[in-house]
Amino acid sequence: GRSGTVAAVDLGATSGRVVLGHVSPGGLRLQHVARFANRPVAVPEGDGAEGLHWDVLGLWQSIRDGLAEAARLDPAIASIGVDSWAVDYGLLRGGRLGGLPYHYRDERTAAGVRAVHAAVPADELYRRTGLAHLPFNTVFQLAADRVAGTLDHADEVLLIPDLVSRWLTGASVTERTNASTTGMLAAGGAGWDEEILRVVGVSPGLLAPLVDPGTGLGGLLPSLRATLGGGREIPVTAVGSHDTASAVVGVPLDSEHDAYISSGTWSLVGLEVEAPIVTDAARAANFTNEGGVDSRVRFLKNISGLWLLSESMRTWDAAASDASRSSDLAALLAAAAEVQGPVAVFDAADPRFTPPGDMPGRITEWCVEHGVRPPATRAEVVRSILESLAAAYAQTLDEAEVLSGRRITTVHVVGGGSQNDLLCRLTADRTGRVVLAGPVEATAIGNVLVQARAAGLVPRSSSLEALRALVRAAYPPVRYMPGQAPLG
Ligand code: LFR
Repeated sequence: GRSGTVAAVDLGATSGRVVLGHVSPGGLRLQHVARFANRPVAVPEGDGAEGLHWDVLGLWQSIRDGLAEAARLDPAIASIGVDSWAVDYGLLRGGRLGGLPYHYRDERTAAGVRAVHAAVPADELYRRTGLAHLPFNTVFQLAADRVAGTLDHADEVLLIPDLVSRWLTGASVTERTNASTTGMLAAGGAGWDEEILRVVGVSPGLLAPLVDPGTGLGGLLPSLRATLGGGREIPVTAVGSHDTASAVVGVPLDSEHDAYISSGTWSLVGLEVEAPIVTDAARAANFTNEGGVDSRVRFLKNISGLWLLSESMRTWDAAASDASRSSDLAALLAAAAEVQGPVAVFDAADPRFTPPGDMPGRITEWCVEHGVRPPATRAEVVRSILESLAAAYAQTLDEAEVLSGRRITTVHVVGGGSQNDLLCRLTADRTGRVVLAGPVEATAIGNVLVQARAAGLVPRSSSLEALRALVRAAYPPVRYMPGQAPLG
């Protein structure tokens, strides 16, 4: 490999970022260029209902600004790659976006679930696609669009990162790792499941060709070159465009006894395996098989994550006057670490916690229903959330051991939650396993490394293990041993 720089666009559910990745034979270094909020917008939609939508235009503007700044900082960028959260999409007609893409937390999908399950039962969907049932999987959203009539006008469906890549290059593709979250791709990722497409009423022609991470998508459109490219036709490269696929590339996994938690809005808890595990037991435990980079399989469970905390803080802030905002996360976490005695451990997977709203109120409601003393102070609420997440991780890792037949001794925590010292300590204690925390920007790192390999900045023959060795060297993890630091 030689030295060079690539740009990663990484869109999370609450914020997006543009990052430069400097890659050389000696190492890997990230340079933060832009960070912007991603605030969903509720819009009235007939019948007095509201739709929850992504502000894709705001995101596009921020991406443009971020890439323009990146090209100013480093005029020799070798490639650009885009990842985002999964399952959501834009409907296009004649190359124009035909409506506001829905947020996966919008509650319109029940009709879609009913329509799909009437034709293909849940257990058969699982056997065919390997995907756990989440009510917002693309297949159910599209079925709901079909019922509502909005799909009739579309001649193209593009997942969010593919939509951004299309706006950058004019080329339409469906990147395979993210396609694996749709519920329409056959388990193993070889191709679409045509029968499921027929049931949903999605003609295969609506879907752009599947491509693997590392595929070149073409250069920036001429209209963008002057502002975004510093005059150059910078190539855009498909990465693991599902953010969790990129995050797993950025996890310094060291053996088959290592599990990971990609800890952000969600906690994605699981293993990298060679082939899908689609047993009845795996389905009953709600484990999913998502497509990874280099045809690996992400065998994992979606557990709620820091969403519970960020929504709680949003609730408290909305109630407060400007002068008494609670949004000092560090102070809240410090207070939570000081809480004495046991707090409620609630079921973080309860569907009541999925839509936006009053999380502290819903936690109280759950506790009352289950005869548990609800947390009384904000510090107790925070502690209760983190204890409940750690308890869910412990259960999930135990299940993963049984389902995969592997012994799990080490848990890597990457993403924003890797910087949450209290959560990492509780995770080590409750799981009884060594926690290795970091890197915080695993997703951007995975995005950068797949581009770097495609561009030949690291040898094109590099395995994921070789890429992870670069991560481990550049970002030595922080170690937490179970039972070491007494709490409370
Ligand atoms: C994480 C993530 C999860 C996916 C959820 C919804 O950001 O991509 O992997 O299940 O968001 O898209």
